[in-house]
Amino acid sequence: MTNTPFPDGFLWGGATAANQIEGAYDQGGKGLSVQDVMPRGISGPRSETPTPDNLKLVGIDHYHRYAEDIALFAEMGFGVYRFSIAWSRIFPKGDETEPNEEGLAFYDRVLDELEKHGIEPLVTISHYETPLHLAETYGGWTDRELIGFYERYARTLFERFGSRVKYWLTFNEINSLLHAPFMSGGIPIPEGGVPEQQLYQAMHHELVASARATRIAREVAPEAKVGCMVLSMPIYPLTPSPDDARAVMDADHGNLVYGDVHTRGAYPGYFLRTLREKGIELEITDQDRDDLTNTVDFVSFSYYMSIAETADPSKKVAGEGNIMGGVSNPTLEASEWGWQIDPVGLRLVLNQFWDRWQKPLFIVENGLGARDQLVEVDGEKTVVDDYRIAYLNDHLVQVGEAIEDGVDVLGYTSWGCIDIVSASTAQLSKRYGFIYVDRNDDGTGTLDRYRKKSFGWYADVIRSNGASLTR
Ligand code: BGP
Repeated sequence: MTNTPFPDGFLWGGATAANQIEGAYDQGGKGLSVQDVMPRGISGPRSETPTPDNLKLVGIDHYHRYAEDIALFAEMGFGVYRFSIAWSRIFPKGDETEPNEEGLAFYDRVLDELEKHGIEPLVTISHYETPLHLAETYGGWTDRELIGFYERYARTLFERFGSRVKYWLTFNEINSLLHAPFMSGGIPIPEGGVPEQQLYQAMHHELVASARATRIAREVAPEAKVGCMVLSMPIYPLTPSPDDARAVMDADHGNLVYGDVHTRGAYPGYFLRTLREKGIELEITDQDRDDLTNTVDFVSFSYYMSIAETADPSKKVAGEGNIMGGVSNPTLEASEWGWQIDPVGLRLVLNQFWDRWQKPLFIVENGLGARDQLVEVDGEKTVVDDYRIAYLNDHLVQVGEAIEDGVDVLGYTSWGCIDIVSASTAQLSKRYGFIYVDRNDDGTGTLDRYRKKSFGWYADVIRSNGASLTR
């Protein structure tokens, strides 16, 4: 197609995560993960053991329906499918020396289906799925031992799947650790909160583990491309005052440091200043410093919203969507869950990341969570999700603008290409998919799948390589 900015070979697809899609939380030899005791996502307390109100225990039963789901992705024309491997399917407790063969065999079957349909796998090694045993016995990533456990897990995956999987992501949204210690770092949160010293040490351990996995991939699966994965969020000053602009710089630095370390191989000076000013002494060995120099092949990220930031304490009022800090932007509309909708922000973040790191970029999450209404049209059950089509169209138009700006974008995997359990609230009613799944927040439903209006729309976008987008 000539009338499109998207290059030939641009990878169009969708994304999910094991804990939000698979279900079968205790089948196939799988051990518990932190997600199995988070019935309300990050919006509520953990439970001591899995509880029946935790929708993730069944998810959308993808563990048994993966072939049907992948066939639907193929029907849309996916060139790539991002999914995560559940760490506790491979190492049920996390500190074993031998992997669980049943877990490995499940992902062999998933890869078989993807290969059958010519869909490129893009695998997230750890997507908020730390084995619960590691959280409860070691304190999650606060313990340096986790580096070795993760290294063994990553090596197992590269040895088993390295010839079949070209694209790998080390940690999902690695920069969410300080904001969601239990979900992101498997760190149990005591009454008074996790001491900052421990949080930053956990961040260091994850960065070292990510870099070691990158080095192992180069040894074991030389064809593999390893990317980091960060949560992106353009931050605008609430007013043009220099104080607000500086508040934006400080907040931006808090997020950009992860990509800086993954692409430059060392901690930047502004981060060392942050540690000094907080009185935090990280335990960093010479081996750690050497490990960190194993930089990534590409940078991937999620994009949903932008936020505003201010230095004025009287205006520091977080909106519903400000789960990673900041304040609401009075110029933007929000989704039903308060996430502020800003397509131009995606162009800004693509330019910022490209200008800063000069690494190929991959958008591995973008989508609109909304309450969908199942209706019948011409005798077929469907959802007329024009709002989702508008959201995705406008964001993809901005991806095209960024490509015209000279940004090297490898691909785009829309988040929640099929309805799955949400991470922040653990609801199914917060739907993202091109495919409706008949399951409700109270656990009822047939689990049947239905194509939404956006299913055909996205198939056209893929078929036309973006030429069908409305600019
Ligand atoms: C990101 C996670 C995804 C996904 C997405 C949507 O933070 O990487 O796992 O859940 O957010 O968020 P939610 O599911 O809370 O609507």
